[in-house]
Amino acid sequence: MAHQALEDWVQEVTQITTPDSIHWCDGSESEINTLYELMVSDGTLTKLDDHKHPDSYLARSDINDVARVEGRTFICFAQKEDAGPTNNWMEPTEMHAVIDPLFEECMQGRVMYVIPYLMGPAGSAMSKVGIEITDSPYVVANMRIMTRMGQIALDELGEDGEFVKGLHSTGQLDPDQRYISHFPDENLIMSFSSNYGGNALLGKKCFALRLASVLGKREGWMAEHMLILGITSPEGKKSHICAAFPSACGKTNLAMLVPPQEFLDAGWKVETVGDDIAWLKFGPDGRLYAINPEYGFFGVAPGTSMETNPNALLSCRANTLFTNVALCPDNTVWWEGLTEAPPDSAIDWKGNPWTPESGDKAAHPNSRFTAPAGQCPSISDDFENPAGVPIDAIIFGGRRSTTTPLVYESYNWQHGTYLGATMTSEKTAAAAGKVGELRHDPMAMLPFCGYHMADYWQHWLDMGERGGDNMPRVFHVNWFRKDSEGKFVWPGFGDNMHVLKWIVERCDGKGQVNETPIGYLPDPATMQIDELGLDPNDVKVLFSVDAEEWQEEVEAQTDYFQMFGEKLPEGIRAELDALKSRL
Ligand code: SAT
Ligand code: MN
Repeated sequence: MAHQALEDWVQEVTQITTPDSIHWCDGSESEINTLYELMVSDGTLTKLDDHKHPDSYLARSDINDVARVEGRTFICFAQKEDAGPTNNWMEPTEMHAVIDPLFEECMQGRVMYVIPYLMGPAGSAMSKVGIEITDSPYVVANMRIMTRMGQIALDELGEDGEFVKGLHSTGQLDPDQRYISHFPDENLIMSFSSNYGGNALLGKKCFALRLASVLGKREGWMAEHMLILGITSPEGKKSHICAAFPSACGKTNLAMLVPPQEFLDAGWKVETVGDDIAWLKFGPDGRLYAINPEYGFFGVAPGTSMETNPNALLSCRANTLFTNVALCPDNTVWWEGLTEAPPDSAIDWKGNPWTPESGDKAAHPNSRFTAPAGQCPSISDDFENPAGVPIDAIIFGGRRSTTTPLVYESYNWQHGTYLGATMTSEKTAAAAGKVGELRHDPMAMLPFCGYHMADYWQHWLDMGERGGDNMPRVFHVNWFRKDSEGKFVWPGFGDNMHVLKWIVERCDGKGQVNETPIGYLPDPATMQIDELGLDPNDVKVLFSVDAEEWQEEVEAQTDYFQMFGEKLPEGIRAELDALKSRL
């Protein structure tokens, strides 16, 4: 019955890392309760109030281990060319020479956990199995929420199924020993010295995006940094949308959007299938279907409130692991933006006494909740559907205070691919660099594409060739336009429903458009946005294209493409030329 290759690998890792004992995770209730007890008794976790946050815990990370480390994330192909200009590259034997010794005897005095996990619904042809070996019970607890963990994965694996290997150790959390290494040709991830989400929960960005993007290219499917949502119209027609945004641009908010009352009254419904990652594959009918490979949300806490995202807040009421938020005296949690009035006192994310007067942030700006997706009030019935959901539209978006209108539609798939390839977003205070500075983030995949970005764009074009007229329509949105005084001109949040409605109408062959050099824009007169009370000047800004601004944009795009040289796909070059001539 045993899977020989798995047994062999576990034995090999045991000999290298020399743990005190080995624990195979089954994903059961009793298993996790034992782990939680252990982590509470050794101070890793604080148990939260039983009534307000049943079965929920707070963790504080090391203060130097609070985010992904792009500078120490490597793609290890034999040829540098295969990793491309946007990834850190190291030759595999060289990387092994650096990272393998770090694992020698690193689990001495620790328990080694073997975590079988399934990415995607059970029984889906699109799902894949991973095995993570780790010495961190905190990682086990997170993986149990974020993936389908334990026997369910071993059942899918069978005696000879394929799996992605992920080897993780906390090490000493020394930033100088921190490496997040991907070996696509070995189906292997090795991660050392960080316990933070994207660095340590190896099913997420490491497997489901970086390695999966390589597998998708090889096997003819796509792994994308996209939310998935369903929209049902008053007539009962259900559409599905995937959307890619860089971080801090409201992906989780859009995935869990609550429509304004007049839309609810009219019979509109929005459902959540996923908030971060989509795997897309052609179905038997030739359309593109998407599954969410994850089982939970790893959401940013600050800014989440009953006003901004009630569904997210309700998702993380119970059975949730909070990391780096503030602890209130009544054993509840708090973060900036949760309530208008801060608590009188709290313990901050570093574990120190905090008051509003201190001037410091109580929660880390990248503090997180790990919560079961099934607890989301808007979760779709199709969340566990092995066939996935057919995708009608793909949305790209960024944070731009100028230039980019509220929404526009591409002419066709190749043009839509171009919109993704030229995605840019202004840096937020949370990221390093000058605030407001533009960063190119193609398809929001800059930190997550596991191979040469230009080959990835070619893969998009190839998928379009294969799908033909069955491909989703492609749109671009920008919720972040500002007026001359620097004020946001679009209300955003629930009112983004106006834009989603236009998009699904377009997918139905309806909806009025104005043709412009950059694509099809909606006619604001047909958008029924009167009740928003927008200033007529702002409406103009949101729904028009400024030729001068776009000349500059096209110059910037031309410069950006330089680094891809000869590898830039013909279809992308053609779209750049076409845009120039239309302008
Ligand atoms: O750390 S994660 O990659 O999981 C979250 C994020 O940074 O987007
Ligand atoms: Mn993400």
